[in-house]
Amino acid sequence: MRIPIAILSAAGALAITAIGLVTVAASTASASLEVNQPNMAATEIAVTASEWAFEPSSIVIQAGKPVLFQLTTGGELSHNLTIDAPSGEMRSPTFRPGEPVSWDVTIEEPGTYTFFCSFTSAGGHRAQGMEGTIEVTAGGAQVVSSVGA
Ligand SMILES: [Cu+2]
Repeated sequence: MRIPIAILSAAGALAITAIGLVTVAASTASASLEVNQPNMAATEIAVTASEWAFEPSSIVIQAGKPVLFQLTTGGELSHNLTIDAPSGEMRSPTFRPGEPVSWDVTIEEPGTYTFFCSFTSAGGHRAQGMEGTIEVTAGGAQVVSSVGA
């Protein structure tokens, strides 16, 4: 009688150990998923353009991470969002009153860049004040700050 009980106990201990290992493996997997998520999902940033400003006019994003700009105009005119990026100007599609635009952008080089509206009516939208800065930060696990979304 004793021998089978001893075997049962040993088997029970083994099962508990095995469950412990499975739990550890599972939590390790979910931890690395959380770390990887910011790399896979685009960060959405809502920007509203009006005459004559962008809101927000200061944006912080991460280098190499996709950003999905949700662009709307709160004014009467059509606008765009043009980033003076190191690789050249990056320009969104024109967004018109009542016709918001989604614009996917990834900037690889860290730095602080100017963005503006390139439309030239009314003396130039940029000259009227439609200008802001986009700071592209290196590394890190999360977007440092963004207004809107
Ligand atoms: Cu404009």
